[in-house]
Amino acid sequence: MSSLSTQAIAYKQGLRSIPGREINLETPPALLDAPLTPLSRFFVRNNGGMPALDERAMANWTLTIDGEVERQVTIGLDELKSSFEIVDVESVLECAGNGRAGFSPATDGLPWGPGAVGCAIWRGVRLMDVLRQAGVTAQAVYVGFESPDCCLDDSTRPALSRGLPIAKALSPETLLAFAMNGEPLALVHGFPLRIVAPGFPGSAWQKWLHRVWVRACVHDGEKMTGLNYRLPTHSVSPGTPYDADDFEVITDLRVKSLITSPAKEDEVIGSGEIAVAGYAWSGHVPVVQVGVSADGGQSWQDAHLAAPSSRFGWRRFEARLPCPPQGEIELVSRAMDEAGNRQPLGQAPWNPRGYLNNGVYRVPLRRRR
Ligand SMILES: Nc1nc2c(c(=O)[nH]1)N[C@H]1C(S)=C(S)[C@@H](COP(=O)(O)O)O[C@H]1N2
Ligand SMILES: [Mo]
Repeated sequence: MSSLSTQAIAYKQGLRSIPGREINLETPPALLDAPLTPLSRFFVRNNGGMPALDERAMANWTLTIDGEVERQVTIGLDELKSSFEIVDVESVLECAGNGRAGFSPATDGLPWGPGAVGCAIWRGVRLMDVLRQAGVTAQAVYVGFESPDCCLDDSTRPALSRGLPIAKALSPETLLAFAMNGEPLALVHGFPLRIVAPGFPGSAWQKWLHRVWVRACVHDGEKMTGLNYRLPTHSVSPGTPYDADDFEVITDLRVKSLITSPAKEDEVIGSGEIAVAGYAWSGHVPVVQVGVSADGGQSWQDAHLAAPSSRFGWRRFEARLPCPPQGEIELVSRAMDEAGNRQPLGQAPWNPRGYLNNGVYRVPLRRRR
């Protein structure tokens, strides 16, 4: 790892590093037991190398909005901050591949456990306001994002160039963010500017942004085409052929929950009650209920669900469950959204790239004897 990369993650604590050339760090569930995920614990997903945005490179950094616009806009960070209203949006950021390791049979892609997720307060300006200044034409259907990070195996290719449908780009919650939890955006999280696209998977949250290309067609940048960040429109069984034309870009996170306390294999007294807590979230359809079980899903109780602190943040759930008198103790949490979608008790629908595994999370406990 280069010294820049080592420095850039020196303050990260207790995260699991996923082997590979890129820096990818996962948060163990116990470290997510807080309403906002501290920077030191926030997961990291890099599809390529990090750009060296030191002071010298920053002096030349600008953001350009071009393509299907009436006036091209090129703007520096200070001007961006002083020209547009600054807003805070609390939102979960979750990688589409979060939980991929739970798919059987295994799929291509990084083997994330349950911790490629976090919740933060993002500060920035609305992408909508900047697009309005540029004047989006009637032909615009999509925005494409560009950044200087490149693929480690082939430095002529960008690491990632994804985008958003124009309606989401013009939605008030979609930000060009420069701060996270009250601190300037860290280099690994996209300094100086990143996209915040609440409800969309992390892949749409482009880091190190320097160009927003307004397009008259669906953006076709790096990792936008093929099966990348796409799900089949009808079910695909492992090992059977499929048609790539039957896949659609993921535009919404699924309803999901994670028990953050206790942790897997913790010891309990084996009588009395077990205090369970965690967080539940979803994409554009709000979470309304979380059921919890201490016997692996045979009996259920509704958890107390804290009021949402914001539309795209996560909701804390808490419950006290009677300890099963005998047999295995296995905690399970299962969230439901307003449309009645519930987390699958088994695995989520299998798909070739292993996206959006929102199957319930199980926490086996040991009995103290
Ligand atoms: N430029 C750029 N932006 C990027 C990526 C990347 O590799 N390069 N990875 C994306 C993916 S897949 C995810 S899940 C999120 C992760 O954000 P984080 O590293 O701040 O947690 O960043 C997104 N933005
Ligand atoms: Mo991701």
